[in-house]
Amino acid sequence: QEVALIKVPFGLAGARNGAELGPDELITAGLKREIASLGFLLNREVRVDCPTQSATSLGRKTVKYLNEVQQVSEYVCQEVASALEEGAFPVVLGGDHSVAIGTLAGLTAHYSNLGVIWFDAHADLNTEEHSLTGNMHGMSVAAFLGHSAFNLSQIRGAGSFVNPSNLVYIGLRDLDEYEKEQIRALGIRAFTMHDIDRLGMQQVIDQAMMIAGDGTDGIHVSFDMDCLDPREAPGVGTPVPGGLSYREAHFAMECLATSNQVVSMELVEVNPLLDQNRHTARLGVGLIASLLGKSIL
Ligand code: DIR
Ligand code: MN
Ligand code: MN
Ligand code: MN
Repeated sequence: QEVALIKVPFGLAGARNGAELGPDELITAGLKREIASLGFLLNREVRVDCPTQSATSLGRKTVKYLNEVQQVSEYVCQEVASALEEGAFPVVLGGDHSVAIGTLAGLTAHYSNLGVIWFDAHADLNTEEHSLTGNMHGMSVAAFLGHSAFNLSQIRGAGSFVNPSNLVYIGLRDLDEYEKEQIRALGIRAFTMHDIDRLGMQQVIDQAMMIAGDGTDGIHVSFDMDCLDPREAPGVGTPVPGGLSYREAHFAMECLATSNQVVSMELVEVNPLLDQNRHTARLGVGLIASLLGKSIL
């Protein structure tokens, strides 16, 4: 099996500067060594050309960097689609979570019925009208469900929207009012931190795989590092207390690996400027390795 590494150094759609440094930080933290030691061949390693203008003081309630997000989404879409055409497993490295729009565009071009497991403290379900920040990393899910004005249909090469009944959240704990309403209205399955406390990660991940795998061609894992507790992953743009533990996150990845249902993954929001001793990047590398099949024994 081959892996395609798609680095997306784009941070303009996040809350803080620094996520654009995430892909290089993950490579420095040993990602390629881990991938090779698991027996995977590197099909390709591409670096998507991303605009890097530092954040300007655009007012609230204005969608920030829409054109930049659209351009990056088209590049990422092409790279993901061509990796899939060659039979490689795409590993997309963000960047802020807006890079998921391009990833989903490329994936839906190849899989007409995709399941998605979205690990995040946040639901990323905002639209242009409802966002309180204007940051597009908080709108990526709305874009691939087709619920925001900017959505997959505006990205050249994208496939059709993801069915909300095949989307599952894990780790939620910081939602805007509109996002809560949307989760209810669309009937999206959400395993909040409360549910993880109550059910345990084993139940949660088993149910998540059932829902995302039900009648789909495969499962995409989108992993926002802020799903983890900030004590484990301090280097993220929007830390929220009360997140996943080190073992809960690894256990989820290990279960996903043994399911053989996962067709791609992305890991986003590693912010080296806010990190300590490359801690968050090294944790990210470990989690990717677990998803690719690294086991303890
Ligand atoms: C907030 C925060 N809901 C927003 N979202 C974040 O800006 O829309 N997503 N931090 O990762
Ligand atoms: Mn996110
Ligand atoms: Mn984010
Ligand atoms: Mn988040």
